[in-house]
Amino acid sequence: MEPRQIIEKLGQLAERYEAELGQASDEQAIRAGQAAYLGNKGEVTALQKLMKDIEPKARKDVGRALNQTKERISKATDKALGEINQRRGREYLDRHVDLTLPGRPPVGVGAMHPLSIVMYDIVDVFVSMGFDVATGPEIETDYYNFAALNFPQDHPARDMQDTLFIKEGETLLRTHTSPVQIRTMLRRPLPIQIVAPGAVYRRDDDPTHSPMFFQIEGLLVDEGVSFADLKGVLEAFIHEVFGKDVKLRFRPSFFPFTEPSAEVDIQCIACKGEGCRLCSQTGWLEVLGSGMVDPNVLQEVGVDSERYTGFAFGIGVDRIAMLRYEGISSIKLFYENDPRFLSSFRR
Ligand code: 2U9
Repeated sequence: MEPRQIIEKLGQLAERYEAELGQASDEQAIRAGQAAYLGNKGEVTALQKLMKDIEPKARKDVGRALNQTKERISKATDKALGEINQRRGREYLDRHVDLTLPGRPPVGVGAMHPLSIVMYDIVDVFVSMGFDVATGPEIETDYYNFAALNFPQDHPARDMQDTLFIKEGETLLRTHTSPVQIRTMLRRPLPIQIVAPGAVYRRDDDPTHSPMFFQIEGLLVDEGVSFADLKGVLEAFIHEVFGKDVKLRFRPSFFPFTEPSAEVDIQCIACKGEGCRLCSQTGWLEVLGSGMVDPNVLQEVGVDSERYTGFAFGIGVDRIAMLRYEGISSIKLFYENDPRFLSSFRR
């Protein structure tokens, strides 16, 4: 074959290869096509083998044409393989990835603790009725926790069995948030209208009691405050938390720091008063304790109990949380902080 013919033929081969590539549908077909041109028995290789018989003068031109042809074929092959790869990627996405699905939630974002949710909600209700929020130390003295609150010296709550003492008879972990109200009355002018939320401690540890738990207590002291005010405020609170239709009752009770005292029950939210397991067949659920502040307590902090009267109440936060989130088997779940439990609550 003449050098000119070889060069011409090489050009045709490159063109034909490029045209054929358009038909190749997968990588295997492309590789086979490439081998048919550049492989040991390929058509370009066959022409290359003629090089040794070409007159030296023309060898350079044929050599250049050979290289150009091989380069064209390689470039066209790479381009075709790249396109197939891209198509395969798109097909994979179409088959395995649903881009319309919502994204995964970001990892590690915390949620509010269920007891905090309930605590804030309760505090909000009282704040909306004009109560201030007051706080105080969790380590207290016997005076603020017991003596100032009209607990007799031999009251069972003062027993080592019930109270976590730091130094017996002197310092202790507060058993209620009432010392906050005592401290507030000693510090602030009247009238006083506060809620005191916080952690309290008792020597208790069983499925229904945790040694640390949360309370919200309230205190309102002014001239002319009566039991009717107590009823009005607590009724408004219960209707806000449990719904406008829920029935409630005030049941006589006793606390050293209030006289008269009353516990407040709501009609069972599970059976509507019929009697069920939740309400131990009584039809009623105890939700809080309350009463008119004992005149002894007012006198102790220098408030004239002839002129001023007040009411107080105490709410166990986990009790309200158990009623709000039905189906919680043990109060312990609130304190174990298992993320699987905690993440099931949203404010
Ligand atoms: C002052 C005067 C009076 C606070 C009160 C209760 C009734 C009460 C319990 C509810 C469930 C504690 O968490 S619980 O176990 N509390 O029943 N607390 S009246 O009375 C006060 C507080 C401070 C100066």
